[in-house]
Amino acid sequence: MKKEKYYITTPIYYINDKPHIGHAYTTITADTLANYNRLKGRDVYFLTGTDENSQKNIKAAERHFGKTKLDKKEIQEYLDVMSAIWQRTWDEMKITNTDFIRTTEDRHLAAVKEFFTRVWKKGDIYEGFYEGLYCEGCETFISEKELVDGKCPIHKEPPKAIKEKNYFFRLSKYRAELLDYIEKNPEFIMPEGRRKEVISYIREFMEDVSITRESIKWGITVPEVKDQAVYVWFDALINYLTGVGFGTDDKKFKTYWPADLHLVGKDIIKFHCALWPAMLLSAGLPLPKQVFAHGFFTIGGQKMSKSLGNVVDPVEVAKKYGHDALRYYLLREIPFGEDGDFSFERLEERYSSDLANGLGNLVSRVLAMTEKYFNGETPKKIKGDLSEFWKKYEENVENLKLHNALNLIWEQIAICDEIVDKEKPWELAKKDEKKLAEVIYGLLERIRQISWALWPFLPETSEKILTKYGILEIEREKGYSQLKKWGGLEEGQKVEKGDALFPRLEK
Ligand code: ME8
Repeated sequence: MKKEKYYITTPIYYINDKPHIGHAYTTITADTLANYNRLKGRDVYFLTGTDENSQKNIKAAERHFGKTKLDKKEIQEYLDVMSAIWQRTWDEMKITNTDFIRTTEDRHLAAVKEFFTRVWKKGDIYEGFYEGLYCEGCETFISEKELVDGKCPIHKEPPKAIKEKNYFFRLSKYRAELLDYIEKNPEFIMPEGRRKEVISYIREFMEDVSITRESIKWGITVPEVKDQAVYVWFDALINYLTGVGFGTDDKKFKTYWPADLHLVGKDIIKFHCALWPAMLLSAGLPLPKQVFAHGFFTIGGQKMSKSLGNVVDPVEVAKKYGHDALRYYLLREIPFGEDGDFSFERLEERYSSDLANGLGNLVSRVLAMTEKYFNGETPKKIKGDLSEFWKKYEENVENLKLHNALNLIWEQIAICDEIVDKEKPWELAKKDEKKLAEVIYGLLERIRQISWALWPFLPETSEKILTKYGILEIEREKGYSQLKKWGGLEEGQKVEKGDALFPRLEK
């Protein structure tokens, strides 16, 4: 039987600097969802990459070389070095992306050309004159109304005044169609608050946009408008098509498009929920099934910024606390979709209470008791059922309530702790061996199932537990519906306590 596909993307990031914890947040979440869909047996395509045709990158390159007017070779050299840093970061963080797209690759040029031609032929591009403001930080045209004290409210810099001949995309032509689509497909934009924001933008503010730039020397050029570079957002959004073979590999494109989920931060929702679907409608392509915009977080209550010196490097955090501890903290602490705050203090609290004393301690106690009372061999099976747990778990993950899914897993951990406290296996060992065997089997089997539910979120930890059970490889071969069936753990299976999952933090 052909596997069901699942195509998930992160934004492609600007490479004027190395990744920080905000970028890692989106990428880790996408990784978790990719894993969840793999667990369910789907054919997952997980795309991330770098947005390279941006003025921000060029400015950073100029700073790097200490001069302006770089030649193309110097710019490309800088982009190659920076993009490699992003790829390496995700590798170091054990992110399991299927593909990494760079917008300076030939395959992307091919996709943009093909896409532009379609929209051009549709009659949705016209020549005009742009006179207005442009914020290079946002890489977007900005209106007077949006400025605060003459500056971009996000980047706190005055925008550039621009006067140029440009080509425009008839975005406003798609107003009614977009509103209709959003109304008929409420799951298209999530969470709901963001959907309302987008609807009001489309209704009241959305205008045609300039999609080429005359003065820009670095960017994609297309035959229709040879002397101008394609506007960076128009080019960047197309990456989601390029990644699955648009313009280069029809079979792959048919397999994976439309995307199941574009995961983005709330800062770029308008591009993804208005401009992008309108571009796709114009090109006659299906729309992605969902765009989910998560919140932004601050660092210890402050906005993350270089000048404040509080930019957090995800690789350093993962090195100090472990990949899974970082993943756990990010996914559990901030209700997905809302804004939140990152603090080392909270991370250490969560590490100690939930990971070391919670999960880690439970696994080590139960395995130690199995070793002590049963020579490390799994006792006889008893009946049980966690199907209610799995049902709620799936509901929450599929609705991207990732923090709730983790809550449910930790509820199961608490239930196991209660069983230990109530049944007191060390007392049963003295008087009721049959009951002791039942209690230990029940605990071992619950932990086996918890480990699988945890796998998308904390793959390293989950695999460590299943390795202690000696069943990781055998279970991998089983399908998802088998894994969550009670009784998967066989009598006589040898388990081993081994090392602590989460060593205590050094003060
Ligand atoms: O916007 N909290 O790239 P970008 C949470 N190239 N998430 C954060 C964050 C924070 N403090 N800071 C950044 C671009 N992010 C374009 C995208 S897509 C076709 C083109 C995350 O490098 C969040 O996902 O500015 C946000 O949307 C993204 O980084 C912006 O990355």
